[in-house]
Amino acid sequence: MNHHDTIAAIATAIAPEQGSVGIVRLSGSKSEVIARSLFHNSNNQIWETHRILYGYIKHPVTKEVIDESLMLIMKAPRSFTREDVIEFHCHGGIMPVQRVLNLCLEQGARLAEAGEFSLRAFLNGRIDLTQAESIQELVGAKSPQAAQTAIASLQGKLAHPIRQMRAKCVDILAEIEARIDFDDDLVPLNLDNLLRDLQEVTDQAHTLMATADRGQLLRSGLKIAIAGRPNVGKSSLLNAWSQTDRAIVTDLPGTTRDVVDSQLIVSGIPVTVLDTAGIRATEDIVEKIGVERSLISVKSADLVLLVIDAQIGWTDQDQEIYELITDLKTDGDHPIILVINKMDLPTYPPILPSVFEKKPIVYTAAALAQGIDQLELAILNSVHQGSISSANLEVAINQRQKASLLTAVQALERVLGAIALPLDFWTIDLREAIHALGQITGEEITESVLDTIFSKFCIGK
Ligand SMILES: Nc1nc2c(ncn2[C@@H]2O[C@H](COP(=O)(O)OP(=O)(O)OP(=O)(O)O)[C@@H](O)[C@H]2O)c(=O)[nH]1
Ligand SMILES: [Mg+2]
Repeated sequence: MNHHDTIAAIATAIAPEQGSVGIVRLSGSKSEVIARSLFHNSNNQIWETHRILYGYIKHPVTKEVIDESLMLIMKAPRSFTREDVIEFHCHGGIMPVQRVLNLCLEQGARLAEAGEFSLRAFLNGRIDLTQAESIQELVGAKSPQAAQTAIASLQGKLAHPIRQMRAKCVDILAEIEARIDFDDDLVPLNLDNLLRDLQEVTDQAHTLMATADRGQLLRSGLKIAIAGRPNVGKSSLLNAWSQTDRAIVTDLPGTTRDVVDSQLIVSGIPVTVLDTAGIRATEDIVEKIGVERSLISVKSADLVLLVIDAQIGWTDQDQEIYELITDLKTDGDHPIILVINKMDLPTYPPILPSVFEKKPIVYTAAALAQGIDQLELAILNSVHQGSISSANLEVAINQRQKASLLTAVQALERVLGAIALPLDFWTIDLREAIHALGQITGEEITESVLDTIFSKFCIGK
């Protein structure tokens, strides 16, 4: 990819008749020349950096007015990409921005690739890689908390400790290498200090790694399937939880046929809840397909709520469904929460199989919207599994960062374990740790890794 030409893209989401403003952005040395060929400001406004001009975008040949717009000029290096940047704030909607973009392309800009503005900001040293990644995370955030952690790393709150850790490792490496080269001229290594520093970096890495689970939850959210026999109150539960009438509820078993989904936020975690058709053997062809879809939902879910009817208790069918679910979830990684519904009716304590002694159980009366808080608590408990306390940090690392941190931690632990060996042995692992930490912030990164990271961005970012 050429990183020196002038690129252009639509920087805002556009849908027919939906936005009031749409932005076309140019970055590169030709930005201003292109803008001058298109933009005609009224009266005597001066073309100056960090100014907003008002005027019209006209076709350079026909002089036909394409849009009325504001234009922002941000000359290098005081811009997002550190290149000359021009933004046209056009009328929203597909037509104005598309036509303005086309004119920019006709005047010599190239259509930007996904993430290319951020990539340039990174390549030109305006932001580090964690900050670039956080931009994408901020744009895709599905809950306020997800947005908050993205903002934290955009502010450098992840890059900062990583850079410090790396600098410390570099210092230690320098000390050691000096000893290897000029052993006789230097005071002996202070092993205690060195070990303490290494341990400190390792501990810090562990603390950051513990934020990965929360990061994963905040970014990708959770998919939760509600499953169980017909008529136990699955759809009522979805409705009570989402405070809508999303799913049809009747007293007829087999009401739900298609999977009904609803988007919720539980403690900052974006949650997709799937209400499914009651599982039973049936001859009804539509219901049969519904049951198949239930099982597909169960299989794809991170967590299953198995709903039973408190009045009826644990039945053979419930047992069969339970076994079906556990069979689908062979990796054992997917928790099941037992929901005993219709607790408002006269009930006996159900006699449950012994596996449920160790599983979370929640009592609800979905029709009365009771027990939802307890349900959310049980969900949070089963997904966090104790990791939430270590996640008091503002930032939450992503999977790529976690993989690099893990490499760093493993290398550091090898260094700590090699303390009795000659110094040469230490440097190999220390270098690996430094390299891995450098990959997180982008200080050491290959082009192909960069390409994969930025290609996940949206166009115009
Ligand atoms: N008393 C009482 N009735 C409930 C409760 N929850 C659901 N019901 C009733 O149980 C019946 C079945 O509810 P649904 O929510 O449609 O049950 P479902 O599990 O979705 O059923 P299918 O879609 O057929 O699998 C309806 O008449 C509900 O009003 C509850 O907590 N208490
Ligand atoms: Mg239903």
